[in-house]
Amino acid sequence: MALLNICIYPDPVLREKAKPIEKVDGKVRKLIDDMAETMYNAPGIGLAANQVGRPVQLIVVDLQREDDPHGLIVLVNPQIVQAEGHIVWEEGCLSVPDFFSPVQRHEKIVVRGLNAEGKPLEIQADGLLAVALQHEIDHLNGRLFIDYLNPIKKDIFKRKWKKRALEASA
Ligand code: K1U
Ligand code: ZN
Repeated sequence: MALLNICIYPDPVLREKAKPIEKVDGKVRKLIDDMAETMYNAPGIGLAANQVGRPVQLIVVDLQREDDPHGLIVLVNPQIVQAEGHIVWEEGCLSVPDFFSPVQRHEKIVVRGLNAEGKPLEIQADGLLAVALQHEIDHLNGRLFIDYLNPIKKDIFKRKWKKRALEASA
């Protein structure tokens, strides 16, 4: 397994629409293993393939909580097929370090896709798992949690990011 480089905003790959995966072969399984290792190392509770520079429809999620029965979830070509209710959660993103903001998402969702063996998988999720899955599926559509910020928060974010860029170039 290998640690992958996590792409940081405003890397254009984060705005790409990920392509569907046609076959879950050895190359895809290697990417799954590397993404899982990268997520645990970060540490994070999810990772989408765009974030490691591969715009293909693959996400990994692991809440790493004792009360979560799922463990590592691998979803190839995930699709939200049902959604209901609303929930607000303070989100972060490994591609937007050191910035957090509340985001409104669906409270309960049903997601369908393929697992690491290429077999159909359906996940019924609520609470943080539903939030994390929506956050990762957004990545596959080139969408980031900062896209949901209100104008005041967006302004705060822009100033913070300008300052960060200036410090990095100094
Ligand atoms: O996609 C990503 O950038 C991963 C992101 C997922 C996420 C976090 C919070 C709400 C929605 C989606 C992260 O994992 S950020 C890091 C984080 O939240 C965390 C890290 C370690 C332990 C617990 C949480
Ligand atoms: Zn993210």
